[in-house]
Amino acid sequence: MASETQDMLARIAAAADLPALEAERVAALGKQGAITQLLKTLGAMTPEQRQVEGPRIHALREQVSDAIAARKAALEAAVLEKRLATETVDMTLPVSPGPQGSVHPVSQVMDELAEIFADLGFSVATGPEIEDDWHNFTALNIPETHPARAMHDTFYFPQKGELDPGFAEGAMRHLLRTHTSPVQIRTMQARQPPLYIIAPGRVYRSDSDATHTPMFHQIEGLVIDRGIHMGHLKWTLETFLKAFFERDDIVLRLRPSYFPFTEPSAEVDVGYSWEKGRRVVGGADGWMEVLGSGMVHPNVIRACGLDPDEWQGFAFGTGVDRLAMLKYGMDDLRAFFDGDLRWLRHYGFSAFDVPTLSGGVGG
Ligand code: 2NL
Repeated sequence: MASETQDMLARIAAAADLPALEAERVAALGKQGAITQLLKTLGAMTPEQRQVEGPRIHALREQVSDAIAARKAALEAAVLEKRLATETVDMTLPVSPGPQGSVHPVSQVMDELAEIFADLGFSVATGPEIEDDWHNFTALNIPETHPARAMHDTFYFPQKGELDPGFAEGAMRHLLRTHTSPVQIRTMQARQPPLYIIAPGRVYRSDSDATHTPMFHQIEGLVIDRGIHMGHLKWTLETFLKAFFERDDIVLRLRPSYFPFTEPSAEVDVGYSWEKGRRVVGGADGWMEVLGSGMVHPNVIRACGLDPDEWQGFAFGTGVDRLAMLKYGMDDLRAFFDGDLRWLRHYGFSAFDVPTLSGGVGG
């Protein structure tokens, strides 16, 4: 009996895992278990025998169940220990990898422009990229036969008989807008002056080489108010360019020019100087063209249902891609549209940067 007990206790102590220990428990304390069988023998004993055997068998049961409980605790502790060892957490790692993308220079410049013009009291206007002839050309004083229509290398949608059998009879010819001017036309029709708006967005022209892409970004500005003259135009552009290039030594030169939608029209050059072999905006070693502008043509004001004797205005337009290249020193326009991640990482901006320029216009 003593050696059987020793064996039982040894097997319990050696149980390799919880299922093995459970098998030992059933073998000792289960319905058919060795200790259970022993307890059953008490019934057939004489009171004297039972007085001796009873405490002995109960003590034995106690000893075995204590041994099982001790082994169980040890095995469970080992299991937990192993889990903790494999499930380590490095508390020094960042919570998440953080944002992977960056803001495209065109988006960054558009945000900067919206910010600068907001300081000057301009709001952002938007409109459709698919336009009709009237809003893109006719309302802008560009008649059907005007060479400017050909000049713009317009992408036209197919008309009846050309590719599109479903084209509605008498429908107006649709096109991809060649400039953001139709946005201003629509705004003048929809809202009462005074108007101080900028219209940034995508424009399309069938032109593609080292300095032209068939889609590019333009921003136009429009003011319609009473008593507006060229002095307001020049001050606005000078203030804008100083804020955008973050320099006070910006010099402007207005050259007489021609646009059908403005009269008089002026091309705006900005002075540049050389810094470390690079042309930078500021100073006046030479001139480069940055904007087109002028006083809104009376025919345009009239086409939008306003009286040109009461309302005057100025307008200007420029390429956002070109402004970005000038400000951030990029030399190939095509890189803007390649989607090369290395280029984006090099020139991209953090999504957490605030587009506000150091001082803003008001600061
Ligand atoms: C350029 C020149 C310009 C305008 C755009 C405009 C708009 C309306 C009425 C009159 Cl609704 N003018 N826009 C005026 C002058 C020049 O853009 O070189 N753009 C890239």
